[in-house]
Amino acid sequence: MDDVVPAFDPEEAYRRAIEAGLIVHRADPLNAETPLPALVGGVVTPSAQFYVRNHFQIPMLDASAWRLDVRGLVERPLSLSLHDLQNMHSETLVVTLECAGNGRAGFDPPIAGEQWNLGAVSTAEWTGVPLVEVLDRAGIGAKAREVVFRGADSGTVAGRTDDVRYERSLKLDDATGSEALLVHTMNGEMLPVRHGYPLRVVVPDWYGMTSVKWLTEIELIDGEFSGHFQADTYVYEREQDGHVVREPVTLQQVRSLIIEPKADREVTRGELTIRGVAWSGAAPIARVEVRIGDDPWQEVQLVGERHGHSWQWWELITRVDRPGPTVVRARATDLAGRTQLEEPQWNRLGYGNNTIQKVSVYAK
Ligand SMILES: Nc1nc2c(c(=O)[nH]1)N[C@H]1C(S)=C(S)[C@@H](COP(=O)(O)O)O[C@H]1N2
Ligand SMILES: [Mo]
Repeated sequence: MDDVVPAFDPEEAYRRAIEAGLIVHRADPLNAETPLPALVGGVVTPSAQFYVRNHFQIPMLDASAWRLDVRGLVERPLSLSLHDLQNMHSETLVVTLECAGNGRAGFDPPIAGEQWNLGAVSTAEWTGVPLVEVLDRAGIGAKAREVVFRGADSGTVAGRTDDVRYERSLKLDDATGSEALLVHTMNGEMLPVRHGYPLRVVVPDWYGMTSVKWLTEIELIDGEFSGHFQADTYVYEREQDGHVVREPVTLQQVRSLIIEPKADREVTRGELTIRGVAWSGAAPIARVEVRIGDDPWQEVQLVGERHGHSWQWWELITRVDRPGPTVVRARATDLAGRTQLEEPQWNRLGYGNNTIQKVSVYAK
């Protein structure tokens, strides 16, 4: 796959994002977040409003020539067509994808990189072939330790001289223990080009960088993968006792978002309904609490069943009686006992900011 892949017209991609009401942070390569009000109404985000995170130009792959190669430390290398994959057993999962940089704009001191507010997160119904079934078909070699996923997109990055592909790995146990899917269908329709057509990985519970789009190759290796997006980025880097501590970014941290009322709006005094979503990669949501101004935290009602890999709606009907400005906060806790803090945990590259969201409203 060393041929040059044609790119999707960046102006067209930008125009469509604007038309769909996305908040565009960068036009080329396209990086755009979901406007939070677009989430109202269902668990699943319509594909047109699903956030988009691209490191390079969007490759336009010709599905009839496209192949997924499975190679490296396998017993039987495979070269699968889209047709082959569509004829394999498929599963459907509702999964929330969140960019590890979601909330980066909230760090102080500020951090370079896409200035995501809170909308670099969306949920879709993904259909595809379980990764384990493709690995089984290829036969995992005895020496295999990691599974590398390679996208068709590439470009130049700071600190490396060669052209770099978008590629990420999972430890073999994480790959086989996850419910990862090789996805060809999003929300019941063909995977859109900007979300990885014709095939992408979706790894439930992990931050989005693991869900490689425009997948062309799966390679099993015996060592530790050291590609740019594995070793240079997607690492929590902090100073501790005078030295630098580095820890890979993995599961989504617990978080809740307030969807209604919208920020900086007037609300009528009296009864007020507060609604939002909450999720965590480590475990299902145990509870969400809301605080109005300095009042005590109140536990909200979780709506519907606990979801395995997607966010969950919550709702609180409460009262706001004092006139004037007030701050609404929401805090989620998962069944693993993880919760959200008031202050961001600053790290050099600005990942995993899951601080308690504050929404200002004005009661009149
Ligand atoms: N090939 C490829 N896959 C990729 C990326 C990319 O730039 N190229 N970005 C990753 C990141 S950082 C995120 S958050 C998700 C975003 O998926 P989406 O654009 O479908 O929302 O895709 C991941 N997969
Ligand atoms: Mo991301």
